[in-house]
Amino acid sequence: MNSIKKEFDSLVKSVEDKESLKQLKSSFVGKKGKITHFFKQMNGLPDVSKREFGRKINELKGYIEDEIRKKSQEIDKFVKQRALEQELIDISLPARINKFGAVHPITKTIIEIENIFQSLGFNVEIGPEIEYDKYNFEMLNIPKEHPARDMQDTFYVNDNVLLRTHTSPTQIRIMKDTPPPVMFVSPGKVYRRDSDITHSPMFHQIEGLLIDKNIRFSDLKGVLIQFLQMFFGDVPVRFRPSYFPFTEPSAEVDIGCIMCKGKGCRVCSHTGFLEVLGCGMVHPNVLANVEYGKEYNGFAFGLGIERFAMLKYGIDNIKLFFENDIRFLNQFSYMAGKTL
Ligand code: FA5
Repeated sequence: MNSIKKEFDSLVKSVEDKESLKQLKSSFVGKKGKITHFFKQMNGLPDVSKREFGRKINELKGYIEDEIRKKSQEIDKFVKQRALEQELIDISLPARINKFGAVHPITKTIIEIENIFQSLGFNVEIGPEIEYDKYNFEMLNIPKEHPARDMQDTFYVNDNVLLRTHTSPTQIRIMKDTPPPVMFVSPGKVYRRDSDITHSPMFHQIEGLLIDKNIRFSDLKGVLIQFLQMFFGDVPVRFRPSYFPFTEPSAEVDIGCIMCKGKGCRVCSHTGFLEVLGCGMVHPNVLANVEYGKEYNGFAFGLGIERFAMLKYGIDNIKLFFENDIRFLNQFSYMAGKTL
């Protein structure tokens, strides 16, 4: 029995997993195990020795079973410990930085302008880029032979269809289908044969139109001054008389130069002011073309989005908007600290 105990002690030390432990258990206390074999030998012994022998075997059996239980708990603990070590999370690792896309500066400017006008009660409408000559020119009081057509070099699709040269045809489209009052802004792409550092053959405009009863030039001034100061901050705004065939009277609007704060610089041609949009009271001929009653009048305005974006973000070449240079576009991502 002593040698069996020694054998067990040395074997149990080297066991490292549950399967080997199971085998060890069965080879000592299993049905055909060494201890079970002793019980069988007991039969041939006299009664007195039998009791003593039985007690010793039971002691040894109890000892082995205890040791096996302990070893089993040891193995469990070891397995758990190893799993914990393997699944260890290193919280000192810096977090992975999520990559956010960037909103194109033109889109961003359109959204910002739309938001301002929506906050003033304007709807947003969209017109097509391929347009009838009738809506782009004729119904806006620019007949075929009108010299004002030279102001905008046009891409024609055929005699009657063209790529719109401004967003003003949306005025006609909405008014001919909607009874007054109307109040909307309409952003979109427009096309002209024009190209230099501040002009592009495709660019974006936002049109604005408000028609109701008793609308005055002072309403136009109030809305546009409010809008310009919401967009650019507290800048001086001035109205200059101008000419558009579809408005009368017409004006161009200047803001104090963003670059030199009105002192005079190369960007503002040393005038201290920058022209930002065209506007006026809708011409009676236009209102008559869409069959609005004489009791209705209103104002319209149109602005170049690229111009607004260039001034707001200090961009000096319009081509940057359309080259898709990722280094330029990334500067408008959320991560660059700019929000919509
Ligand atoms: C018009 O297009 C008028 N439809 C605006 C208007 C609407 C006036 C309603 C009155 C009432 P104009 O041709 O000036 O106006 O163009 C408006 C703006 O578009 C300009 O101030 C300028 O900022 C921008 N723009 C004109 N041509 C280009 C171009 N090739 N590239 C980029 N921006 C341009």
